[in-house]
Amino acid sequence: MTDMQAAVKAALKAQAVETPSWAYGNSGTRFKVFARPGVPRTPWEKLDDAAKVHEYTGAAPTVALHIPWDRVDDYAALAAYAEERGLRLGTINSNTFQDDDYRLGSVCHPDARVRRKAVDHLLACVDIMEATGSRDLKLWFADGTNYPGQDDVRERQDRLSDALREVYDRLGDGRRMLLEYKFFEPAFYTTDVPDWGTAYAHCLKLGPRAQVVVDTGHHAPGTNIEFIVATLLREGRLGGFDFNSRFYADDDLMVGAADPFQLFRIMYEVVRGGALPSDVAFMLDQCHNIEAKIPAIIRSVMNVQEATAKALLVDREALTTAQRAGDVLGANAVLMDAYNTDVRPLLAELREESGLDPDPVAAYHRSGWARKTAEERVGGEQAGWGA
Ligand code: LRH
Ligand code: MN
Ligand code: MN
Repeated sequence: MTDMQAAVKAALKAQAVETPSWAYGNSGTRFKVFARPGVPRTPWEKLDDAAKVHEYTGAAPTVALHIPWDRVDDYAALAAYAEERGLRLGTINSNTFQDDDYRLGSVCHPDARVRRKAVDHLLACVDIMEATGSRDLKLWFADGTNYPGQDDVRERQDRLSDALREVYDRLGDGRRMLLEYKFFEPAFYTTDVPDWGTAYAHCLKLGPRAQVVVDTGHHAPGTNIEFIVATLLREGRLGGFDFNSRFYADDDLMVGAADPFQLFRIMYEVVRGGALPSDVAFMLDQCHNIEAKIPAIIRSVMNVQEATAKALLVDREALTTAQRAGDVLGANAVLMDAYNTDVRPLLAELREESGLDPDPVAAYHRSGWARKTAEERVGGEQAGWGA
């Protein structure tokens, strides 16, 4: 094994991908949710499924919760349950978008009563973090307006700023606030946190523990996401990723499915930025509407690993030499050589060295978990996107 291969393997072994609790439940479009047999009915059962993903990949040790979708009476008990299954509870995601009160927004709403309600929810999430031992609070706001003149867009920024300040000041020691942006949807005219610049400006004012989250599905088509990643890393403000892929808008498809080359370019900037390993959270934010959920999540984790392996294989020395010499084609060829490397044998070898099956999807299918859960999880209501 060359030094390079050993270094690549060590970096890959250390990489962890956080899976989202909501990806294990049923989801769909606004037209139809297709129920699948065996889908979890509770946050506890979601953790049982997440444990399978970790068992076969060895790379998905934490699970993000969404509150109140994953509401339980005792979060410390949920954390203990996760630990018994070799998992930890990860990022706490707030939800200020599924209540009638939020028709005109949450923390940016024109009515102070609604803003108070939204901030109280965020503070409740801060308390949950203490019970679960979660490091990160992830905030995404559906706030915005649909029509010119509907509200004062500048004043909405002031309201947002006040809310973020109150929550930031309540974070426990070592906790972080991750602010996620999205260019449109559900609002169609203005969105209150539409882009990385707005998120970054708020984070900068708040302090070093406020960081930006890049959801790969939250940009206008053609946006150069890897440039945003490079910039945020350079500024020390990249908190993490919500990985998924898209063909049109916020499609929430499996990461690496629509554009594996983009994922590679992003991961190259992560490697180049010295962020592997680092505090950057590598999370999935996906919904599996028509495909089986657990194998899709396993596949997603593998796609992140493949893109990372290729990024790690870039011959940085040769690249720098070509870049400094102004060798446009040579530099591009160095990057493409790494991208075009088949890293599947390397990853299979790595898994075997870690005592895992080299083919996690096949191993999962052989396990009989899908049949077992379809038989056992009867009665009650399946968890869905939003419950
Ligand atoms: C918003 C978003 C955000 C939510 C999740 C369910 O589109 O990406 O991260 O919490 O979807
Ligand atoms: Mn997201
Ligand atoms: Mn999204």
